[in-house]
Amino acid sequence: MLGRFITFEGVEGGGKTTNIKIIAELLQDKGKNIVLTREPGGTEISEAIRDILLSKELPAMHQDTELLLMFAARAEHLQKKILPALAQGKWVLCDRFTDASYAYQGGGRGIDIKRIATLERWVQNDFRPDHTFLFDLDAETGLSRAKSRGETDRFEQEDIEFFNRIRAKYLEMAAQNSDRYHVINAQHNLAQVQQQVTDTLNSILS
Ligand code: Z5A
Repeated sequence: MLGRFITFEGVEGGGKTTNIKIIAELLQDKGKNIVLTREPGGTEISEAIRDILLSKELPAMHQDTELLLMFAARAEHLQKKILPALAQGKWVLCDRFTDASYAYQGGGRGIDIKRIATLERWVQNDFRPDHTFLFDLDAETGLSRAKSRGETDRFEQEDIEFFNRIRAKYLEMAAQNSDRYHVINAQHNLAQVQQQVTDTLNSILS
């Protein structure tokens, strides 16, 4: 039996990392075998690429380099971890995936979407998530939540307009892919967000 591939997206501070753990527990209670992973990252090589991508110590990188490194990390992650786990019937929960490249490098940085689609086809062929949870909230609230945790990374130093464009791109993708997208209103308090997440998961499983 094939597993399922579920991705978690949104601007920073939306609660992906918090809620992915709740979903993992709910699925485990229902007897599913879970793999929790993230992008960029998820394997030793992809995590090393992540360190380069998020570093504030390195000089600013060209936006094409950033996009290509995201897909290099993804190629390794997909071939070495995601596809083998799905083939074993596991449910793979991934904190960000290719939609983040469309939102951040496409919407945020302004790279031509056709170039991102070319890389997506090259690295993934027709492989896409079965379900995507989008934690949607305004960028000001998300950034202030993310910053309240302390240390920021290279992306979190961008201006608010960068994050507004990212949010708009995510909402556009959600409208275009309503069969797999589940939009969670992450503006609410944590208990209310968790309720939406639980209800959505139950509807997926029923
Ligand atoms: N990136 C890219 O550009 N292109 C790509 O293709 C990919 C990624 C794959 C990865 O960083 C960066 O890489 C990311 C995009 C880029 N940009 N940045 N930065 P990351 O993985 O380190 O960071 P992140 O993905 O943005 O996650 P995050 O900042 O950790 O946010 P989150 O996971 O959505 O939120 P959280 O950690 O669950 O919650 C943040 C805080 O808010 C925390 O203290 C919570 O307790 C609190 N919280 C959560 N929900 C609530 C509610 N509902 N109310 C109040 N407080 C809450």
